[in-house]
Amino acid sequence: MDTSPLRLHDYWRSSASFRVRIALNLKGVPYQSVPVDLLSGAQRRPAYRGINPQGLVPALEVAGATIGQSLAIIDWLDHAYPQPPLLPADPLERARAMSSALLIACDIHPINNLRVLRWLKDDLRVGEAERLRWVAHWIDAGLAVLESQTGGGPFLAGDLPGLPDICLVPQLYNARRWDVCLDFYPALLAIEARCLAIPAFAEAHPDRLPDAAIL
Ligand SMILES: N[C@@H](CCC(=O)N[C@@H](CS)C(=O)NCC(=O)O)C(=O)O
Repeated sequence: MDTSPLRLHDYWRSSASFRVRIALNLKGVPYQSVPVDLLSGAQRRPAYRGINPQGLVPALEVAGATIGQSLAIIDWLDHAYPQPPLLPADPLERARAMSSALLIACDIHPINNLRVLRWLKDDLRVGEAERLRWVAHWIDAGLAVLESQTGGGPFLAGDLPGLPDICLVPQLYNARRWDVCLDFYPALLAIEARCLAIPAFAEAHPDRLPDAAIL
C-alpha cells in the first residue's frame, strides 16, 4: 500500500483549491500543500502542465496518480474516506445537493476565473468597470437562485455540512474579493457563518494560510 502523503497543488486564494482544503479537513486526511503561484503564471509553465495539463489548480497527487478538477478530487476523497459523507444517501436529496454544488462550480465560478478575466482584458480589451460588472452579474445570477432554494436547514443540504457548502463558502469569499454586495443573500450568509464556525472550514480559509502573507 502506498503511504506517501497526498500532495495538493493549490493557491491560497483559489476558490477551487479552498473547496478541496475544506473537504480534506472535514475528512481529517493529512496532506502536503504545494503552492502554485497563479499571479506569476506558474500554472501555465511546463513543470506544472506536466502535473495538470489544464494549467489550473487544484490538482491532487495520490499514490502516483494525479487528479484534476476540485469536484473530482472531492468525489475521490468521499469514496476513499467515506466518513463523514459529503453528500446525502437518499438519491433525491443527493441530486439536490449536487445541483446546488454544480450551480456554483459549473455556472458561476468558471466564467469568473483568472484566465477568463485576463482574456476579457488582454484579448477583448474589456475595461475594468465592465469586467467588474461581468463578475457581479454572474455571481448574482447564481446566488439569487441558491438563496431562493435554501430550505431553512442549518446547511445547504440539511443538517450536516457537505459538498454544496464546500462550494458556497469559497464562492462567497470570491464574491467579496470583487466587491459584490451580498446583502441580498441573508440565508446564504447565515449558512456561511455556521460553516466558518467549524474548524475544517475555518482552517482552510485563505486568510489562515501562510502564503497569504507573502504572495
Ligand atoms: N473546474 C476547475 C476550476 C479550476 C480553476 O479555475 N482554478 C483556478 C483557480 S480557482 C485557476 O487555476 N486559475 C488559473 C488561471 O485561470 O490561469 C476545478 O473545479 O478544479
